[in-house]
Amino acid sequence: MPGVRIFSRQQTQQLTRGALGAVSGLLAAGAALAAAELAAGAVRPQAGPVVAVGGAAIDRTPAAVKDWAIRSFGTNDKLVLQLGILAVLGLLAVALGLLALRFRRTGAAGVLGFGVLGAAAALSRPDSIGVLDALPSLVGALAGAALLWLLTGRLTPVGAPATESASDASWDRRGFLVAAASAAAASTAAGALGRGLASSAGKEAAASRAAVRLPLPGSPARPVPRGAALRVGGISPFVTSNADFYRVDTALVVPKVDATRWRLRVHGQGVTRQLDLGFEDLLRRELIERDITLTCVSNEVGGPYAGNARWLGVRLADVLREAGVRPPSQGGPADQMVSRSVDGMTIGTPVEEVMDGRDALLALGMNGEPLPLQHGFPVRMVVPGLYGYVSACKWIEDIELTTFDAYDSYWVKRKWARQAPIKTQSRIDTPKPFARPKAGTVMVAGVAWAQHRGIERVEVRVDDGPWRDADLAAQATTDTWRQWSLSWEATAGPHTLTTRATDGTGAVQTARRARTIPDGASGRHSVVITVD
Ligand SMILES: Nc1nc2c(c(=O)[nH]1)N[C@H]1C(S)=C(S)[C@@H](COP(=O)(O)O)O[C@H]1N2
Ligand SMILES: [Mo]
Repeated sequence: MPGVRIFSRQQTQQLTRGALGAVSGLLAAGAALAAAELAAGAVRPQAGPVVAVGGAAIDRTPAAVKDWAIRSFGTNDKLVLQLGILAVLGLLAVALGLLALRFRRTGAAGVLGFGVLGAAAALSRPDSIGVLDALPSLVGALAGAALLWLLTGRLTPVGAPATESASDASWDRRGFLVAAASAAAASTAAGALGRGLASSAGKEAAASRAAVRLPLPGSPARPVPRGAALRVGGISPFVTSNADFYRVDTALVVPKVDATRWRLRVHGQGVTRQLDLGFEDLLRRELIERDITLTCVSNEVGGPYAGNARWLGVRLADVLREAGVRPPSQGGPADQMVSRSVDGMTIGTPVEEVMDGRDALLALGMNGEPLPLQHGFPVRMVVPGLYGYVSACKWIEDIELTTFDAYDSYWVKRKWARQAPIKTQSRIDTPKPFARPKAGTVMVAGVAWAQHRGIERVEVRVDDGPWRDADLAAQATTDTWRQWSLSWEATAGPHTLTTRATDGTGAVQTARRARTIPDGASGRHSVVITVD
């Protein structure tokens, strides 16, 4: 249809110019990110702008939103956040590119402005080491601003400001293409180089992990009794493999700690002898090995954030005692120990519980391996009976004895409870929601946990029928979850299966529904199915 013209020649020119302006903005943003990534790779990977802005956003996310993100995106929450940041950045880049077509200086200044924001975000992170953290964002912003200035300069008609009559040929088409292509190539190279540098920093951590030879425990775990693991399809295995173990933390980049350089300081109120321990010091102590089920406070009723592993480590209470610490019940002045990780997380744990005889650990092994990097290599805490956010500090490097009155840890500042013992829960693993089993014998099975109190009984109810006792697998220890199953003669039609547990103190799991905030979800897990 040669005769049909949707746009006039002039409109086409304006559209092209607009599109090229947008492209300039995107290229400038790409150059900024790449230069920042390179600078971050050279100095500090966690100070890269996307990670810094993402981290700062996590720090400022209200508890309800954080919980929603974990619920909706699960372990992909961090990926979703970073993609979101990149999408917003892309839109802003297009806007700045268009702006720069008319106001070149303002557009370039806008890029610098975002650099300052990135730098501020990096400086605000709890693990910031100061001015160095501002560098990547500032370097990136300079590169981005310079490129935007240069590219939009090529798009501006030579000589005079843009006029309606400016002809196609009046801007430097060739100059623009050459500059744009070189910038794209340089950005790709810089970005790749930055990533390479960052990952070589991670290699030392991985190498030090590969070199770890875990000694045999002086105090091995009690053998898991025969009968602790039921043979029922679809039930959570008694031991959760490291690969399947849930991960919940605020770290956009997994901290890479070289075990040979790792130190742990113990200090604060009531400490008569400050400790400064290295990884080898821990390996030389008596190691104990224990099966302990870890649970996240953000786990919904029936949710996936619980896992059971065999941990190897030193008794935390012994370390504290060596430092002169006494629990409050023996007159010690500190009722809270604040553990701090290399990435600035702070976790406040009651000293009384840590020293009451339970197997609170500084763990360095998980299911027969050194801790995986994402689970806290080289050393983390594990305290039976307390939710992870008040006990399970990964990548730990500092323990400070203080009081709950004097200091609020990371999540407590964000309105979560100071004290958070794990609530008794029972979860139906099989059948799955909306399953359609055949009428006849159906195995209903799952796991129940009430760490450090133990599970005494699990019951299942079909619709509004009577509670029926499930068969319990053997209890390994009171610190682990316990499998259960019930063989049910299923009749055709829709059914609701509900479960409840009774813990070792005789307390029955409450039916009262509570949200995860502030101290853990409660209520009973139900699954709706249709029997064919
Ligand atoms: N350094 C650090 N340690 C941390 C966290 C964190 O964000 N940073 N999250 C805690 C929370 S909320 C939980 S539930 C456990 C989860 O441990 P996992 O990821 O090994 O399962 O780690 C705890 N330790
Ligand atoms: Mo958690």
